[in-house]
Formats: sequence, structure tokens, C-alpha cells
Amino acid sequence: MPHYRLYYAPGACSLAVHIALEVLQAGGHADYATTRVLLPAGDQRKPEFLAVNPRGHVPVLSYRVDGEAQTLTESLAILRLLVDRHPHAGLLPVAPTAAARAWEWLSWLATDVHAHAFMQVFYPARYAADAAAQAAVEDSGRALLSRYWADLESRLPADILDNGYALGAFSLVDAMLIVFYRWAVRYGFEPQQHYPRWTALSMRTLAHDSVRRAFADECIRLDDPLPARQPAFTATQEHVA
Ligand SMILES: N[C@@H](CCC(=O)N[C@@H](CS)C(=O)NCC(=O)O)C(=O)O
Repeated sequence: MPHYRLYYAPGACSLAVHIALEVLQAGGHADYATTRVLLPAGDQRKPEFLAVNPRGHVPVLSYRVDGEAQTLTESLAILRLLVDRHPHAGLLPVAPTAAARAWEWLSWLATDVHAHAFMQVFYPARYAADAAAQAAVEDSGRALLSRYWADLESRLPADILDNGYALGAFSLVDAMLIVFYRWAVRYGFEPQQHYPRWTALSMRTLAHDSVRRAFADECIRLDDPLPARQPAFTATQEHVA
């Protein structure tokens, strides 16, 4: 039996966990299996998935401790668990200051960028009822993201144009950043035109073996087209990532 089972949706925020599991597997630290959840098909609201995570979100990680089944949700909690259980796998720096810098990146990406800004772009119908108000919500999310991208670019070291990753060596920060780079490409932010450091980092990250395997496993590419948005876009007709 594999050590972990990841419930993921192709290209969703669960991709960062998928990459982490690939790193663990490649290093011989743990193996894993996956269950695919198709968000556009509404799999996350089906009883069989709600039995796993009543919040209806990916990622979900299931694993066993002393023979007892555990189910963990929330990207940051899952990443933290993997780092703590595999401290020598190179997922994050070990020194406290460097590790704190990594968590600074990860928590900003998971909260401000994903939960605050991207949610307005993905799910405007969760914030407003009529079409005009939904368009305003999406514009608000896009304006926030444009500010965040500039901030992100300024925080990457200048020499990343030539080599290295966000924290020097490859880490979970790069695994999380590539999720958002792909979303930025697909949602028309043109990071290739505007953010040279983030683009150089992302091209390097895409060439990393564990990242290539996770992308291949999820059957995703950097520039997959967005699924068509339903004309009557409601909270039950959403698309994501
Ligand atoms: N706070 C959660 C958010 C998870 C989340 O929003 N996942 C999205 C995919 S990126 C999802 O499953 N969305 C389905 C839905 O909201 O219906 C985390 O960080 O893990």
C-alpha cells in the first residue's frame, strides 16, 4: 500500500502537493497514489468526495499513522506534514530563518494570492448575484493579482535570471509558484511579457524532473486553454484552474 493518497484536481492548487510527493518518491522517501477530482464536472460536490472532505476542496491527503487512517486537508497543513515527516527530503530549507522565509512565501501565496485574489477571479458568483456585480468582483481580483505579481517579481533575486530557484535550491516555494505562474498564463496576465525573473524561474521549475512528472501525471500544460465559462455563471457552474 502506498504511503500517501492525494486527491487532486488537474492544475489546481493541489499541484504543489503533487510535486512534493513526486520529490519524496524520486528520493525514495515515500510513495503515493492519486485520485483525480474533476472540478468542472462537479466531482467535488459528489457524495463520494464529500465523504472524504466535507468542505468539497482539493487537496486532500490520506495516510496512515500506527495503522490508523488519517485524512488531512488544506495545502499548507499537508505541506507542513510532508516536511515534518520527511525532514531530510529537501522539500524546504532546515535552518530556522530560511525555513521561515519559505513559509512566508507559502502562506502569502495560499492566502493573499489564492484565497483572497484568485477566488474572486475563479468564483465571482460566490461574491455577487448579478452579472455586473460579478464582473466588478472579477476586476477587483485581477487588480489585486496585478499588484501581487509586481510584488512577487521584486522579491525574486536578480540572479534568478541565470540560475537557481526562489530560495536558492529547489523547494516547495517553487512548487507553489509554478501553480500560480500557470494560472497567470491561462488567465491572461502575460507573465512572459511582464515578469522576467518569475518567467526564468518558472521555465527552470518546469524542467525539474518532479515537476515534469506531476504535470504529465495530471495531463496539464502551462498554457492549456480555459474551459468555456457558462453564460449563466452561478456558484454551481464554476470552473477553476
Ligand atoms: N484553503 C484550501 C483551498 C483549497 C481550494 O480552494 N481548492 C480548490 C482548487 S484550487 C477547490 O477544490 N475548489 C473547488 C470548489 O471550491 O468548489 C487550501 O489551501 O487547500
